[in-house]
Amino acid sequence: MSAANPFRTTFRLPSRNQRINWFPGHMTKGMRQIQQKLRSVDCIVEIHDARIPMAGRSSQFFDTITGNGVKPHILVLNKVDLLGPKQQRGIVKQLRDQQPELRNILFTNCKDQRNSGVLDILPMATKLVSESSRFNRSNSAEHNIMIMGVPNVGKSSIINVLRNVHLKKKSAARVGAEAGITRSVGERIKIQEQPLVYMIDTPGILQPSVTDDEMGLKLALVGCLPDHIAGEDLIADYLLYWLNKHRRYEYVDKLGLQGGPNDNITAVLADFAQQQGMFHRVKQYNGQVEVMTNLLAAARKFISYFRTGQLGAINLDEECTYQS
Ligand SMILES: Nc1nc2c(ncn2[C@@H]2O[C@H](COP(=O)(O)OP(=O)(O)OP(=O)(O)O)[C@@H](O)[C@H]2O)c(=O)[nH]1
Ligand SMILES: [Mg+2]
Repeated sequence: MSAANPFRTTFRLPSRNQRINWFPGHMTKGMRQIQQKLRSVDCIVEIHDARIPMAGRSSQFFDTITGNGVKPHILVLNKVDLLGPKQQRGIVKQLRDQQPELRNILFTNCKDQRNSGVLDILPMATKLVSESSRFNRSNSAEHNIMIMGVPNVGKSSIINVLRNVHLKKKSAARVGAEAGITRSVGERIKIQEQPLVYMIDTPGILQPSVTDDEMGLKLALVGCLPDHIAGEDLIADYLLYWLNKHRRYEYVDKLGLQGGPNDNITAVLADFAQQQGMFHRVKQYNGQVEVMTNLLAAARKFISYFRTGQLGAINLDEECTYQS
């Protein structure tokens, strides 16, 4: 604690042995399938969540899957509707300071394509492919673009948007609000006729072992892993810690807290649950049923406010320097 900011300055997991990791079997399979398809790929579009431009991205891990960066590469930071325009320039600088070779960066919003970079993806990819040495594919007129990234960042959504815009055809890739909707590398999907462009959707893949606790919690907070892996109570506590540490007190009004900012998650959730009338019946050891505030329901709603941008535009990595 400090006099200037009376709240926590570091976040610790409740148990020393706990790790926020998620690497189910379909990710191992997905990695293998990606590597098998790489020979027929002309450009790789890496999609990530704009609210965590650093967390969950490892250029070393990415290169292991994609064969050391020989293919043209675009980094797309999606869900920019939840980040806002002001922070974009700072993020580009932050990314390039960490990874100087990163040249092609776009910010996109699948929910409203008009004012975002979604429509720049194909022209940028086409240009990069035409300028690249295509090795075994130099005689092929068609372009294959592989979409990759961590789970739930909008990979399949971007394919659907581009197919709809360029071909006026309906969605071809399954989309969903939970992590792990796409579970294997599918057949290529046609996106454009002239030049002929296909996209290959892939399952979201995380690093097999995330050793940085805060990185794991940020991935959990934006929904890159199922909530039960970290647990909603822990995710909500991390969110509260982050907001207080960065003096982002919009949550106080949003949750209707009477006593102002507070760093105690149980007190915050209890107050919020009271305001919202979230109660449940709990059977006690003596058989009596007691009506109590429903802290889990309150935690879920608090997290959902963050995920839908109702706590303001937030870059969770604003002061981060992960080793890539
Ligand atoms: N707010 C917002 N939500 C988005 C955007 N793009 C996609 N989504 C939502 O994010 C969720 C995940 O989208 P998907 O396209 O299934 O993500 P994915 O990366 O293919 O996910 P996996 O297949 O599970 O790895 C869905 O609920 C989408 O509606 C965006 O630009 N803004
Ligand atoms: Mg998908």
